[in-house]
Amino acid sequence: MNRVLFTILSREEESLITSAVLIGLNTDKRKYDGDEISLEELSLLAKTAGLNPKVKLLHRRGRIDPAYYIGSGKAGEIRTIVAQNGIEAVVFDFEPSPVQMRNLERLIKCRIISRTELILVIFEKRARTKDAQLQVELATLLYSLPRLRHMWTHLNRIAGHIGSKGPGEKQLETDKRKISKRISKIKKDLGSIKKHREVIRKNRQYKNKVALVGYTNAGKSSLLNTLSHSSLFTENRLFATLDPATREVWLGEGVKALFTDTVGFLRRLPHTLIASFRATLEEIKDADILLHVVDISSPDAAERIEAVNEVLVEIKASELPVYYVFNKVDLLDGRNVKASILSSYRKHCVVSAKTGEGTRDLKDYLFRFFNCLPRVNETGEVYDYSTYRC
Ligand SMILES: Nc1nc2c(ncn2[C@@H]2O[C@H](COP(=O)(O)OP(=O)(O)OP(=O)(O)O)[C@@H](O)[C@H]2O)c(=O)[nH]1
Ligand SMILES: [Mg+2]
Repeated sequence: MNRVLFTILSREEESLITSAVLIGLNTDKRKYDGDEISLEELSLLAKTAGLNPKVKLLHRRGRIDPAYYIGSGKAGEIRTIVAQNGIEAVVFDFEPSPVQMRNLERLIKCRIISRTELILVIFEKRARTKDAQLQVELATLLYSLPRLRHMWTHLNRIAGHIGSKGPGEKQLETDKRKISKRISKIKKDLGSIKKHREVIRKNRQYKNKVALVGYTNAGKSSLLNTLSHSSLFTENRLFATLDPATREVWLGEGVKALFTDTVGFLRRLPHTLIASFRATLEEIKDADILLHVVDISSPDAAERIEAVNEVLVEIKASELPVYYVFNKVDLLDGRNVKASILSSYRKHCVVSAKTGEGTRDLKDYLFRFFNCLPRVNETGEVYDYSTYRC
């Protein structure tokens, strides 16, 4: 598949592009702080993707410009910054339309990358297993398909024929056919992966199941490592985990549970990614209880919780029982745990995956939860039932 088709950095380009300008947009004064935090997050995303953010700008503007999104005046300013600083990429914290992207690229004379593209690049870099690679490729193709038209219109202008299809349109049709064929093939392959996962899930149906969910970098994998004494990959970058991993954790006398760690969420996570990762996200829906892991040291912890809850609604997992696990308490460094956040989430514990602090409380809660959950034996009969609800 021709990678140039996707307005996404290829691996070769990535090694060349080092310096970037990051542009955020604030259209509502009341949301200025949120947009600032979002721009900071974009910076972390850019670094994770291998870019070097040299300049960050949060542009204030009442409404979106139809031609240039941020307006031609601002785009002209960015062009000057790009030229003066030898910048090689401009990353937007929003999603201009394909036409706006093309206009901006022409005016600024620099590679333009949208937030979604940046996230797709990171997922592509992070995907290690065949399953993850297929899911990321599907997300990339689904993102590219509606954008193809604008990649080939220049060919029509070069050699347009009235009443006949220009070379751009012919190329477009060929590419669309190729991409659609590849999408069907990936969906078929993912279908068999889904079936395989269903068999695994069926074998686990009588076991206690916990799923770790949360914002990316909250410490889900670290927590599972601490609880199960394992060594899952963790990193202080975004989207360290893409593939689900399951470990058994002993909770107390006679009670064990299978804990599944999976991909982390992000605010404004691209829908194509959620759709493509459905097979992976199914693991979450299969759990008896969700542990919503939150980085308590993050200044926007409450917004992150909301972002995660939005994804849980989207994947239809919001009805499951949830226990909030406020992690990284060691980073608060003597500062009080944010009481307002904790009081908003009645069922919670405060832990440190790093030091192990609070993990006993977490296990005790789950021990009680599973002891009180209706138990069903292999023949489907309920053999232990309590009205206790956590
Ligand atoms: N100080 C401190 N750091 C932690 C703690 N838990 C995790 N970290 C660090 O936070 C970073 C992210 O941890 P991960 O376990 O990879 O986070 P994750 O939620 O699995 O992230 P994704 O897989 O990207 O969704 C790593 O650098 C960890 O070492 C903690 O309790 N205290
Ligand atoms: Mg992880």
